[in-house]
Amino acid sequence: MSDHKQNFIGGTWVAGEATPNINPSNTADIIGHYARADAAQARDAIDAAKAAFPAWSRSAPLERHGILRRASDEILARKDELGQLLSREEGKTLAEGIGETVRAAQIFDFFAGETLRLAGETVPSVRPGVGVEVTREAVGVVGVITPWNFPIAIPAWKLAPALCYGNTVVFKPAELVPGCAWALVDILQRAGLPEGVLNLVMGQGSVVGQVIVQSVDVDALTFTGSQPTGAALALESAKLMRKSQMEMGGKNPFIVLADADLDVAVDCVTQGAYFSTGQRCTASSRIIVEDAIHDKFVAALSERINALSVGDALDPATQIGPVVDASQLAQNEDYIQIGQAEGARLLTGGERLSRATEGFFQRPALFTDCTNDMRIAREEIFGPVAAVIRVADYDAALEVANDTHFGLSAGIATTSLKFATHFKRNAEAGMVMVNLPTAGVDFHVPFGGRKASSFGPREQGRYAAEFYTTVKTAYTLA
Ligand code: UN1
Repeated sequence: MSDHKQNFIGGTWVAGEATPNINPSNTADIIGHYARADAAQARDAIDAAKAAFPAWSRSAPLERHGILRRASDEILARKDELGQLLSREEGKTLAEGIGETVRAAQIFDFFAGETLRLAGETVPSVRPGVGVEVTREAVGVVGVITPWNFPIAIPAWKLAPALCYGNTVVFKPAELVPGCAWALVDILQRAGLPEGVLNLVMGQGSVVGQVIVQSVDVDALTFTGSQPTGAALALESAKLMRKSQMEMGGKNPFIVLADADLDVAVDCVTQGAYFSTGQRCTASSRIIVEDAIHDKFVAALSERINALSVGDALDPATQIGPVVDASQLAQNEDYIQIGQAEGARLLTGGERLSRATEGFFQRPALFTDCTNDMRIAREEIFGPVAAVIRVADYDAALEVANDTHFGLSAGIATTSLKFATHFKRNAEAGMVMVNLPTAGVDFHVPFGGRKASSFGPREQGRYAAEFYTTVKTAYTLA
């Protein structure tokens, strides 16, 4: 068989149909071949995870600690190499790729620590002589389905807590980014995971994903991806009475008030809307600007956008890498047309760019004169496209910000304590940012949203225990 990277099932690397992993900055560059798992292999992976669960869920915390610790250390030691692989397969800049890799290491470090901090409560019963213990136990086999836009950090923030609390895993990464997923599983298995605890099944959602989602042996399902897919997976899970956690889209507002520090506001929007090529569920896509600062802000922002260098992700001078693939680029271009047809003004960007190599380069786009009922203000585009909505004052801004069926992240640029405080209390979002971009979050605090953005318990930090464990209440008469 060729040297393609294989799936990992029950402690063994297993061959499958070899599929090329293509660099979006240079489509002639094939990063490697990765095996596509078939439905039978996905079932084998679930069986292996199920068989491994009893022993792993009872393993000593120090064993799990050591494995997660060693994984963290190796990821950190290899951050440049893994960051480069990430940027090469996903297209975010090298700085972003390395930064994301460091974040993955930090997540494993955090959950290594959590293995040693497992605790419960003892509570006196209402009945004399009876004691009550409240403890958390592993849930079972966790199905982990991850997206392409954070190829190492999102797998890390699902795999690390799953393993920390004693669950076993069937992991299906997005088809576009098997490289980081494979590297992560390779690191974890060499760190000492017993066979069957972590199983990697790369491949198609319609084949591998389907088997995971429909299996009665998968006790919990965690997914990050598009809203329609997340909603469908939550329904499938409900049919099986299975625990599920869905992180879906956003249409995140960023308000710029007249009293904002202009440089801070421009910086927040540039980062939030365009860094990582706008391919983040936390991206700022609705920029809600108070009338009194609108023209000055838009002029400063468009100057900043036009100065951004768009190019090969691996070129250190690049600030905005390519769009992930041809179909995402075509979708972004559709939205550029849709916005114009709806009457928004395309102030700058949106066009395809050619570079030395064949890739999916697009100039960051800014629409002005938008209203909040336009499709470009309601639907998640998932690209470097933002829509400016002019409003009269803070009250109008808050109303527009909350007028969306999403509710992931919401930001505001203001120097007013009064407005900042009011916004933190009244923004209908899971995460609120004051004078900070809507995207780019810490790794040790809860991540998640409201409304159509998220379903189920929060991810990250200590809140992750809510999904990855199940509570037991034990009574003793002594
Ligand atoms: C971030 O903005 O730092 O898929 C993280 C996503 C999110 C992660 C965003 N789940 O874009």
